[in-house]
This record gives sequence, C-alpha cells and structure tokens, in this order.
Amino acid sequence: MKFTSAKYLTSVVEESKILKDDMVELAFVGRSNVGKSSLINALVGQKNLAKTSSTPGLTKMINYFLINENFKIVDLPGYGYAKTGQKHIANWAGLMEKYLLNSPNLRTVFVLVDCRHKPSELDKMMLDFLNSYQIPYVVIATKVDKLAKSKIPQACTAISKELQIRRELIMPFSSENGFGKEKLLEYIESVVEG
Ligand SMILES: Nc1nc2c(ncn2[C@@H]2O[C@H](COP(=O)(O)OP(=O)(O)OP(=O)(O)O)[C@@H](O)[C@H]2O)c(=O)[nH]1
Ligand SMILES: [Mg+2]
Repeated sequence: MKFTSAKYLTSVVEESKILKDDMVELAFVGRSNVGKSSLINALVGQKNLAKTSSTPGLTKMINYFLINENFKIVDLPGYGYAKTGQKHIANWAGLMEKYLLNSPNLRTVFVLVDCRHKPSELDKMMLDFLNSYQIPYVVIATKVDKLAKSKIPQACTAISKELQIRRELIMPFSSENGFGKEKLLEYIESVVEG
C-alpha cells in the first residue's frame, strides 16, 4: 500500500469529542520521544504532518489524520516523560483509556518502543491493558538506524522476551532511513482491508 493522500483531521482532548465515524482507525502509542509522530510522517512521506520534537511530551492531544480518503491514523500522546507529574499521568491515562475503549473502528494499536532500550513498566502496562480488552496490537521497535543492521534481529528478540510476546509481533522500523517501511505498509494494508 502507498499513502497517496494524507490530511490532518482534528485534535481531541475530551472524551466527548472522540471520533465515531465508520472509517477504520489505526493508533500509534508509546513513550514520549519514541518516534510516533516521526513514524507517521515517514509513512506519509511528509516532513511535518505530525509535529515532531526533540522535547519529549510534545503530543498532548489525540491527533487524527485521514489517509487515502479511506482510513484514519491516530497519533496518541506519549507517556512516561520524567518531568510530567502524577496529575499529568492520570489525565493521560484517563484520556487514553477512553480513547481505546470508545473507538469502535479501532482495528490495531501500534505500540512503539525504542530498539535500544528495555521496554518500560508503562509499556508493559499498555500491553496488559490491550490484552485484557482484546484490542489487537503489534510492537514497533523504533530508531533501528541507531543500531548496526546485524544487531536489529537480536534487539527485536530481546524486546519480545522482555514483553513476553511472540517474536513475530515485533517490527523493526526507522523513520530516518526507511528501514521496515515496506513491511509496515503491507501490514497496514492487511489490517485496513482485513
Ligand atoms: N535516529 C532516529 N531518530 C528518530 C527516529 N524517529 C524519531 N526520531 C527522533 O526522536 C525525537 C522524537 O521524535 P517524535 O516523532 O517527535 O516522538 P514522539 O513519540 O511523537 O514524541 P511525543 O510526541 O513527545 O510523544 C525527534 O528528535 C526525532 O527526530 C528514527 O527512526 N531514528
Ligand atoms: Mg509526537
């Protein structure tokens, strides 16, 4: 699949504004700075559709994008940024939970983890949550351009062990050099059409 058109739709911070239309939705979650917005831009082939920043915690809203006039991708706020307090975490968790449980056309959640780091407790909580509500997900190991190519498979295996999930659920990706992009686009196609 190619993303032939991509448009920003809207940003949402309140439960009542969560979109409920008939279009398939794919969501991207993961800790702050893991590369969610960059991945969306890389898939779309536009530099600034989703706002990226080297300052963690930039995306605080649920951002919806319309792809190929056919389905939506959703850039969710990042979690686990050290400087955000308990109140922020509670707000984040509340909005996230409402989004995940009230989005009838959400087909798959892409959980991003940095290929160089051990998944965090928050990553594990996210997977527990998705498992307990039977929301389908895959894990994307981001920023693999930072590893030697030969080390990418073992980094993915380490992540799958740490998260106690099947190795096939881990997809390596780099927004910087496009590694894994074709596979991810194929996967997205199968989800959207499936
Ligand atoms: N080397 C490399 N850097 C990346 C990659 N993806 C993202 N980055 C960098 O990581 C930083 C954070 O990227 P974002 O895409 O803004 O991360 P995010 O997950 O959307 O962050 P929040 O919106 O804060 O949750 C930026 O400085 C990006 O340039 C990648 O594949 N490789
Ligand atoms: Mg972001």
